[in-house]
Amino acid sequence: MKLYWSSRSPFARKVMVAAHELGLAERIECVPIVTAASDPNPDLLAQNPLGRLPVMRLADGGALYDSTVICEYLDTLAGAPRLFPAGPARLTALRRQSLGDGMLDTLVLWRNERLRRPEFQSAPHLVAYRRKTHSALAAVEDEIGAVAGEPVNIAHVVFAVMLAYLDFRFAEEGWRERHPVLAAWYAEFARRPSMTATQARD
Ligand SMILES: N[C@@H](CCC(=O)N[C@@H](CS)C(=O)NCC(=O)O)C(=O)O
Repeated sequence: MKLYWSSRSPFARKVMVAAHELGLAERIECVPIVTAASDPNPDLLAQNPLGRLPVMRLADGGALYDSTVICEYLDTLAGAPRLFPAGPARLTALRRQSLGDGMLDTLVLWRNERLRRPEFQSAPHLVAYRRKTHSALAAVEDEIGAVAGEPVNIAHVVFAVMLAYLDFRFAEEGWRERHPVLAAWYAEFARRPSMTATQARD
């Protein structure tokens, strides 16, 4: 399997953390590719019409996107479902995945806005992205006690990757002071081999 990937992309990292947790990482070749919301890469558009990372190319030539679909696919290769539990727990895991993914969407938009020349930046958007981030972080902190009591699933993966991305791109936001329970959970999860093997870098 080939994963079109970037060392800076939190969604690509989510797939690789999931792969490590499932013991599948060695079956995946990471193919670096560069893209930007303002400058789509034609090679990536040919794999995913949305022009976004990550994309997984399968041995039969098919392509899977986005990270949610790729993670579900990997879970089917691991024997019994592990990251996406069956039964009533599934909807809870999917909702938590949406919470973490949605936060990442907001953080990526926030970063893109901050990268614009100051005269083109929208102050209301910058304020809104911070408000949404704070509101979603509070929701993640409310959930983390329950998540910590479960076997590792997609919620652990996406929450850890989202917090790592906050550290990577928004270190000055100081989320740990406002969310000490979440910080304690993350300090432990970040030591897992799936996290240490997939650290983001520019
Ligand atoms: N929902 C998608 C989000 C993927 C995404 O936003 N990827 C970013 C990189 S972190 C990207 O490729 N951005 C380029 C663009 O939006 O054109 C997923 O879960 O994979």
